[in-house]
Amino acid sequence: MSDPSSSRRGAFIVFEGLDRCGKSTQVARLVERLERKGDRARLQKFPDRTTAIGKMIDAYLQSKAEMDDHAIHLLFSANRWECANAIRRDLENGITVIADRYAFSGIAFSAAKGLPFDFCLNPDKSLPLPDLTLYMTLSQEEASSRSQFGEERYETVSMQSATRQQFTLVAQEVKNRHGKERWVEVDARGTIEEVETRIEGIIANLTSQGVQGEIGKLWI
Ligand code: Z5A
Ligand code: MG
Repeated sequence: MSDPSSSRRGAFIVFEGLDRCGKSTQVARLVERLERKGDRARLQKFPDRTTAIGKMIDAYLQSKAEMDDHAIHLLFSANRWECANAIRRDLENGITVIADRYAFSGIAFSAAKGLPFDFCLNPDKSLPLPDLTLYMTLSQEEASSRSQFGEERYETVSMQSATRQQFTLVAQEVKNRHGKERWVEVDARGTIEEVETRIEGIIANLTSQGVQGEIGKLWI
């Protein structure tokens, strides 16, 4: 009889949340922890600022370049599309892919600037669907007190507050279209170690056992 675990693929886990809530810190620690255990895992940051498109996004975020709101939105999406095949390939090869932001930031930040929600959602249709999104929650007061807040374009209290509201709509959309279990909130208060323990409790099964079944398509 064939081993059922052999048909399992890697899990696609996304970390989302407002600025300074600790996503990059937790994602880095998680990938390190998995690798120490001997699991195969890869970190995928969005925006990926290393590609040609990513460099344009980086210049925009640092206010070194100006761009129409629609154009920069499409570039963020194009930046995900240029990484999509590699994500699929890794998942199929049993590698856990951990993303630091994804299409949900894309919608929340652009819709917060006033672009129509549907326009923001459409370009990402049929990208790889995350098996789980962890939405890290932290009050604006706590986030603003963390280091480096305010250095980049969207790091103002008014923009963050509008984005927080849009994230609520994005969460609803994910739950409606893909099921409640795919979007889980994580309290980002407390020490780095305390947050890490909360995250570990939520994802342990996914990272150790992988996922049965095909990779889904976002918003389809
Ligand atoms: N954006 C978009 O508009 N459209 C898109 O499609 C995408 C993104 C994908 C840049 O993203 C911007 O791009 C972002 C959204 C927009 N704009 N904003 N605003 P980014 O991901 O490159 O942003 P970042 O520079 O990595 O910052 P961040 O993600 O906002 O921060 P974070 O990753 O959540 O936090 P952190 O770097 O892990 O931690 C921040 C600080 O807090 C750091 O000094 C840590 O040591 C400290 N920290 C972390 N955890 C804790 C705890 N538990 N206690 C105390 N201190 C802590
Ligand atoms: Mg980050």
